[in-house]
Amino acid sequence: MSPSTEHLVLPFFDDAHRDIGARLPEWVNAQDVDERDDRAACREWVRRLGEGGWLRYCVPGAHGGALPALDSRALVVLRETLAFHSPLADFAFAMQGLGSGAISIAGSPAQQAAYLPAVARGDKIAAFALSEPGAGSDVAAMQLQATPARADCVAQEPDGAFMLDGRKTWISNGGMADFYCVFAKTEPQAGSRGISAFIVDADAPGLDASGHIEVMAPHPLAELVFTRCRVAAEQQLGELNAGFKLAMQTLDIFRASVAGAALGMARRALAEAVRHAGRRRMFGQVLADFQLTQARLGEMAALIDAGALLTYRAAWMRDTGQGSMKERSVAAAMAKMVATENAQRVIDMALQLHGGLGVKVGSKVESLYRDIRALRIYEGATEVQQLIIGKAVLQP
Ligand code: COS
Repeated sequence: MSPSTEHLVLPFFDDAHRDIGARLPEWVNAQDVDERDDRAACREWVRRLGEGGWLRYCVPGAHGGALPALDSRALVVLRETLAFHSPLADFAFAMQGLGSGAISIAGSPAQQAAYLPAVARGDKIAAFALSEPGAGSDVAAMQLQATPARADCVAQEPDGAFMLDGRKTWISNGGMADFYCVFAKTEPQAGSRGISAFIVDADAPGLDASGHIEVMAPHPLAELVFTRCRVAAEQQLGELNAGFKLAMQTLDIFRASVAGAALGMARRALAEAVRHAGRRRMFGQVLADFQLTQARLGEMAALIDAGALLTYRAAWMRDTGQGSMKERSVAAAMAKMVATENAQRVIDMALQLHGGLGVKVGSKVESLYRDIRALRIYEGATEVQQLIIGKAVLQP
């Protein structure tokens, strides 16, 4: 089953995106990855996506990327297509981008050269470590402490090194990543203006990523515990105390792509529903002959298109610099909120159309029903998107 790429004629897209649309569906359809073990499957997807050249869209051109800069529309098209086929393939792809995004935006030339080409080849697995047990939506409340190593009584320490102490949670690729972009408090009293970012290699002494977290749609997720984990000055990412904005800028790029993933899952659910409705016989006709079914399929298609247009607009605004920074953030928030919420409804409707088969473990709509749920929460829950949009409505 292949997704339609008809929407790529829309003026939001250009030839680079149509080229992805022309090549990716065939490539991904030819992949058959055993996904029973989510960690092994993710490693395998990263390897294949790297070999196929698709991870090159996760980094800028100067560091092995396919396009000059990170391109939101390319990320959306890729995630939509991958998620249609396999939400785990989409996850493996997306995490390479999100996990290295802060390095693409604010890394020093040496950091970019050390990490980004390896991410693009699939040789290094990336992770983004922002959330904490007491700081999910409220990022500025984070507790992970970065203390200057010298102040920590290590007299021989060179200036600029830090010690990390505390924990992160819900970290995708946790335990299997090669490095983490970690956000920590460097000025505990300064709120969002006291957060800095660091690149922490997975083998750093004092980092324990063994606490796996099991979720309803399996994917690699872990808790990270930092105990006097030393990060050298060269591993500081971006300016001191500018980490909050860096995290927000990274999320701004990837929020529209979460919407893209939701679209892929919703389009797959609609395709499954259409196929089932054309085959399932009852009361002397097929399901698709009933007006009730037609109305439901029509509603599903419109819900998908509403999310799609907001998503493509947000990605286009970001890529082409339309509007102010705030307007672009709001557009990304609207896209993420509407596309993920609508996808949940569409998948639920598709499941209902399947009747008992919809809840049978192993059916595609059953797994999509579990896969979609987290997208309404991660990278900014629906309520956070409402907050971002609402604040902007009150203070345009
Ligand atoms: N880009 C650049 N700067 C941004 C920004 C963005 N998208 N959003 C906010 N900022 C800046 C603000 O301009 C403000 O700057 P000043 O200190 O110079 O005034 C600063 O960051 C703080 O902004 P704000 O006051 O809006 O921060 P809040 O603490 O109120 O938090 C929300 C705002 C809730 C929107 C933010 O914490 C958020 O996005 N939370 C969700 C986090 C998330 O997605 N978690 C999932 C992790 S990955 S799975």
